[in-house]
Amino acid sequence: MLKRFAQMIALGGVFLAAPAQADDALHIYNFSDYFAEDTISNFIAKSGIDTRLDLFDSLDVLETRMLTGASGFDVVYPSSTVGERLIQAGALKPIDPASLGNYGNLDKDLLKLLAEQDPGNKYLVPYMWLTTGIAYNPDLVSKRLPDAPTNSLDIFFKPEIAQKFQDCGIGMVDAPNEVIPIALNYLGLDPYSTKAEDLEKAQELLLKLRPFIRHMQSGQLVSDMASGQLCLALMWSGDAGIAAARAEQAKSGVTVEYKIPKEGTIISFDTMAIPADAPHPDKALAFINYILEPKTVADISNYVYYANANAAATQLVDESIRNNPNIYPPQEVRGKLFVDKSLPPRQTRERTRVWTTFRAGGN
Ligand code: N2P
Repeated sequence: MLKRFAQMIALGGVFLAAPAQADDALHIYNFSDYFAEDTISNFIAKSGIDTRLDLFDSLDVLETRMLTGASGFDVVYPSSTVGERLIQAGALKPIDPASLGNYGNLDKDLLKLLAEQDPGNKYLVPYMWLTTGIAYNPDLVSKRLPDAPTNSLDIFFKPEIAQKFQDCGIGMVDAPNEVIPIALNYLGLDPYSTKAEDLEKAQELLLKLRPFIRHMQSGQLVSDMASGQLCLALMWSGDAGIAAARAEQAKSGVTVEYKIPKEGTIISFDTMAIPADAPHPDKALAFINYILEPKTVADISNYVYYANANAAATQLVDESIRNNPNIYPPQEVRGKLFVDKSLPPRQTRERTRVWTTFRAGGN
């Protein structure tokens, strides 16, 4: 408990009221736009388990709620690094692979990679993986700057370029654990540098961009890019894909493209986990096992444009997604990607401070 408390302070000590849902339903807590439309309804039809879905858009919110405890949730979706900290804090329940008949479908290489954060793969079941990159509306962008560097982070970090897009709107994910390493890497510094002077340089870079950013509501970026309310965003690969698909369906003439920046970017892994105090752990296992069915998770990838961690599902993923280099980056691009990593509490606190200053607009 003390350990948990110390971590909450590290996160800024935000205490949230627990929903304390004392009912029989299975409660799931996931990002928005991270299931297919019928993922939950199919599960209910198949299992007869009443299931509710709550959404978050920032990992910080999920982490704080998990560390506070008594969230009432049964299945949650932390990134591997948030999962790592939750394991250390005792906030998750171990998951026995033997209780998941579909566990063997998972990609063995990904499990090995994930074992760095979850030794022995005891708590986290891999779900999807993604990059954070440049989503843009080609029409709006080229009208303001023909030959804009859409494959380079210069488009954000060179103020003379970024300011051209202020009027059509720049968005950004609310994800300090991604954006700060991306800024450091852009500067040619170690994305996980613990040097104060490096962090200061990243802060300076971010603050120069801040006046041109319209908002940082991660979940809102999908609809704003899809409707042409924003022309540029530093956002998650799949969310850019969802925005492009929605724009196409709406036949509004808006198009959305996504590029992995040539300077390199972060690759993150999201997972499924069961809180230590989950009220319905058996139902949670049934749900996770359902997600591990190749058809279930392939349908999700086909809807949300994220690469999943299920090797048996690959053949069921649409070819246009499987062969999309922005979703499954080829080897030469992967060499430029760096993996999301946890930092010690003091450095995490320092980065939280930089982010708070940045989000507030530098005042
Ligand atoms: C889905 C959000 C992706 C999660 N809309 C990024 N960690």
